[in-house]
Amino acid sequence: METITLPKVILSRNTLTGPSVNKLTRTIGDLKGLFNDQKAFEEQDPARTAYEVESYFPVAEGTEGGLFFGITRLQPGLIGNEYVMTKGHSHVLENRAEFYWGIEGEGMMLFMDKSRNTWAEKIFPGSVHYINGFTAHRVANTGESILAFGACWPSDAGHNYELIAKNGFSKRLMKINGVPQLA
Ligand code: M6P
Ligand code: ZN
Repeated sequence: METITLPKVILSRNTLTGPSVNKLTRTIGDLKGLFNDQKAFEEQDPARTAYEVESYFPVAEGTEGGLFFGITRLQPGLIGNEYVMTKGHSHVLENRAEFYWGIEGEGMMLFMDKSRNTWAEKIFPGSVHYINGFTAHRVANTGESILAFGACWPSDAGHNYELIAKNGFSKRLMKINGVPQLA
């Protein structure tokens, strides 16, 4: 058995590479129903990329005790007055926590607890965000360039998109008077 090997995945700033990297692209069309301004949404090209996620799943989804690692590159822009954002989710195993961290660009991390209280934290290169269990999370790009961030989460957390799709967050991140505000 080889005792010295190469790593299976390489992180170079905002990109994960290696044979074990899983890639996912979400288009603007995949974000249907999430934005407040329906008319502005329909004027967008649904095939345009909203964000790309590169993930490393070293163990099978659902494995207790393992970790997953991902990099997301979120495009800038507004739909109406609302910043382009990720779908957002909570975890199927609701008590599972997660780390996000800023790599490139600027944005806002949105949190919503079980009582539907919503708050936000600024994301910038080097910012670290701890997402408690029982807390829905999503990211909005408030800058003019790509926002790249990292994530690390338990392999048995799972993604619950239904709650967000149905009820949304209790507040939206809007550009008001030229600056991001929760409204
Ligand atoms: C991060 C992690 C992933 C998540 C991705 C995109 O990389 O939280 O689990 O899938 O962001 O976010 P979403 O699933 O909300 O579209
Ligand atoms: Zn998560």
